[in-house]
Amino acid sequence: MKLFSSVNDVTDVNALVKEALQLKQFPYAYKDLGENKTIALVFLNPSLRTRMSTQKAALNLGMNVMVLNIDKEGWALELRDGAIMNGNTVEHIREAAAVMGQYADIIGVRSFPGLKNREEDYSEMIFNKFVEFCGVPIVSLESATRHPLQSLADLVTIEELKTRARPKVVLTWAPHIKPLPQAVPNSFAEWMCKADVDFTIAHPKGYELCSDFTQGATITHNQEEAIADADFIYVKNWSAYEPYGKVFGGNEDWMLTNDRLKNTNKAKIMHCLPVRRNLELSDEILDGESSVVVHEAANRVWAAQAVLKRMLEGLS
Ligand code: SN0
Repeated sequence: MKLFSSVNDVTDVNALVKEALQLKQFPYAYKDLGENKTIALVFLNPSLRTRMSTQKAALNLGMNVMVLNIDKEGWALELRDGAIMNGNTVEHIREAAAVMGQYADIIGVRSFPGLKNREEDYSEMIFNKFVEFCGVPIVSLESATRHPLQSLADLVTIEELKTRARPKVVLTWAPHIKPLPQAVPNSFAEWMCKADVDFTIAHPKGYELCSDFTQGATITHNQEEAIADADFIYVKNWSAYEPYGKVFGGNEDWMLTNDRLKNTNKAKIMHCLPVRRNLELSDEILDGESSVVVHEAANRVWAAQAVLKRMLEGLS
């Protein structure tokens, strides 16, 4: 595997999930695979789980790890081709990515969307420039439109905790105070649409996701109906796709409470984290029996390790 940026980069999703669960059982089975190989994790935005779980995954495979918080510690990057760099940017992504490719065998990149220009974000301008110029295999640590390591860990979690062969999985919008990317819900939706689950998306009017990611999903504006008989409820806020990056206010009543879970199939509550308590999700849910958010975060290691293992196996 040379690129992990979406579910479309994986030919056998089920096998990858199984591989992750194998690694969970035997974390050090491939501890020599990454000997003398280096991964560089490059962050243009904040991170807790992605940084630590990918680092841990690489260490379990015997790799060396370098982390660069390029937004804070690097030179200000120029992204536009042909720019006259007489302003604040110091280094062009062409040189920066090419140089990183000289130091690392695999590169991970986190690049959030600006949420201003939809075409630019949805063309994955920044992530694709890293792919173009670094010359080594590259893994997305959340790009403008997707968060595939998160979605793989989510599917691993569902596979592990499901109590029936084809579980009902619901992605529900939750309230927030600021516009957030569509990357996590887009990605979760495209992975669920390829998995053996019954998948529903619930959100208030106006928060329709780009339909490229939701083919095969049932979509509704009624949260109560959506979560009836659900086995898993994935909670996440996102801003509108149209008008792009906007939030409309209101909809505070979309925050789940224990009372609302009564009609579910003892639903397990998922969230990618970080979660704002009592805005996106109530204390009673996060501190109660139904929450699996920490378990889900723990599975980030095995998802990342399965992907890095495949990348290492593809290196000459
Ligand atoms: C990011 C997002 O894509 O929604 C990362 C999730 C893994 N989340 C945030 O930016 C949360 C920011 C906040 O202020 O709550």
